[in-house]
Amino acid sequence: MMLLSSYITSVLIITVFATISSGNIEHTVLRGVPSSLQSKYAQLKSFACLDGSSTIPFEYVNDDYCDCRDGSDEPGTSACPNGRFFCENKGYIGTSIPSHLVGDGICDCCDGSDEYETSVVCNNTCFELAQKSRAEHEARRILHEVGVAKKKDIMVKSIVAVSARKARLLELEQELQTIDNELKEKEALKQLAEAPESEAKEKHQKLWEEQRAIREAIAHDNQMREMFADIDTNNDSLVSIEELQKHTELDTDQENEFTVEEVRSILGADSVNLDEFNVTVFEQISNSYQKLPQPSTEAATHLEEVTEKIDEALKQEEEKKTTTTSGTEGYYEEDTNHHHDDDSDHHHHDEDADHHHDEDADHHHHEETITTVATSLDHGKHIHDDTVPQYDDETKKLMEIADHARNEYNEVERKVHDVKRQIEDLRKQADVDVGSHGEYSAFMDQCFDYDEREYTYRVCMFKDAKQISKGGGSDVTIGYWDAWTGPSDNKYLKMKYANGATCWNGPARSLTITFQCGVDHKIIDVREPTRCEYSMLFETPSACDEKIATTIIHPNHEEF
Ligand code: MAN
Repeated sequence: MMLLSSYITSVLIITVFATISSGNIEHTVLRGVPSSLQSKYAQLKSFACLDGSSTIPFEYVNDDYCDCRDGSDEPGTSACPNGRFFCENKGYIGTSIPSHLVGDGICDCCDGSDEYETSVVCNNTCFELAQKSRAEHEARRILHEVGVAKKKDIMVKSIVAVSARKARLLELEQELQTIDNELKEKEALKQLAEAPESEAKEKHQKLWEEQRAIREAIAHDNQMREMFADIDTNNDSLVSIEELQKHTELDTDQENEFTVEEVRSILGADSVNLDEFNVTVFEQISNSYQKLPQPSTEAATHLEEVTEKIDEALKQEEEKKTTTTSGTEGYYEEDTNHHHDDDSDHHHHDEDADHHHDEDADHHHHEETITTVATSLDHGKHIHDDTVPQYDDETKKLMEIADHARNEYNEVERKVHDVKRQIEDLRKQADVDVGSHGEYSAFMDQCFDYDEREYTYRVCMFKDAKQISKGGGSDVTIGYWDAWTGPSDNKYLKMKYANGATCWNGPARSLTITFQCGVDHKIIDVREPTRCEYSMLFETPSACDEKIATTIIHPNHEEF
């Protein structure tokens, strides 16, 4: 009995732990069972289905009849539709295939173990596959090794750059303090220089305005006197109704006669003297008034005499005003010059204009009488001449001093701005996350282009990304620097540029860059998998992995 049972056991062991010699294929484990589950199949009396649904006699395992619901009793046959067959693939990587592929006449396992019971002869390709895989792994490892060397270089440079930046920042902050103080000093000096300057300029302006007012008043007076003399044809120093009545242009009602009553209502009396004319009549008629045709020679001589008298009176008045305004010589002299220049133009243009001739005659007359004082009688010109005369030498000197102080202040202010901008730039740079060890610091201020059929894509690291149409038209911003968005265990695998130009009827454009190890920094692909959401594949040494670079797979590595 003992002998029989030990015989049966031996037969079972031989059946289950078949050592197959089919080609070079050799099984040392229970057929179709991965080594991790071998212990579950070690009992020789009974087998518990792996899902725990039932327990069956051990001889039912791999008996080509499906007993367990999960198919776990038939790991080495195709009996269970949901079963998995484990190819041991010795020398390579063990794989699990659906058990219905077992014995189907096609070699699915590289060791051919799935076809153990068919006549198909499977070549064992596990060795070849292992070799290929090892070569691939080695190529990858070398890539990472070269990349890591470059990455380390970048990291070292980053450390140097960070400390240089810190030192520069300190230097700039100190410089800012110094030039800020300098700026305060320059500002005080500027204010000191500007106060007398603006005082002198104001004085100049005031003086100019006063003079203009005087000129205007004199011009007004002159005009009034000329008009009075012109109307007073009998030279009795009175303007009578009869005299004014000749000026029919003053008749507001041109259809009818210019009646005595109408004239009286203008004069307010039967006749008016110069003062009354000035107060009540002049303003009323000055707009419509026109000179009568040339007076007789006698009258003209008389008019000249009267004008001379008036001129003399005006000259005295003007001189009086000039002496009461101290330091104004410059103004008048300049003004007189100005006047001369204007006059020469005047003559030139008015040569053949008769009605201007009289005015010109007046002009000459006044120039002769008044030489050192800007003549008010040249009213037509001065009233409308609003050009402020040149500043006097003292004011000019003050302006020069103030200009100098302003220039000095501006120069220091420019320096302050420049230093502040540099500080700001450096602080912004320091705020950029360039990797946990500065491995992405080489990207700082760098842009990269990628050409495809329709567009050039340009990414300026930590700034923005653009889509530049090759057919012309304006660039489209597809995102502004947003954040690193890789998974929590590899944050620096991806970066995102968000809030780009909004798509018509769609989202704001955005770009995600995925980094992979490469010897150089370069974009290798850009796509738009979803409308207006772009994805870029970017090779860079910064993404190379030291672990991969140092993991050498030996031919006998257990993985294979
Ligand atoms: C442009 C480009 C495309 C984008 C469409 C959306 O043509 O920016 O990439 O898909 O606009 O309208």
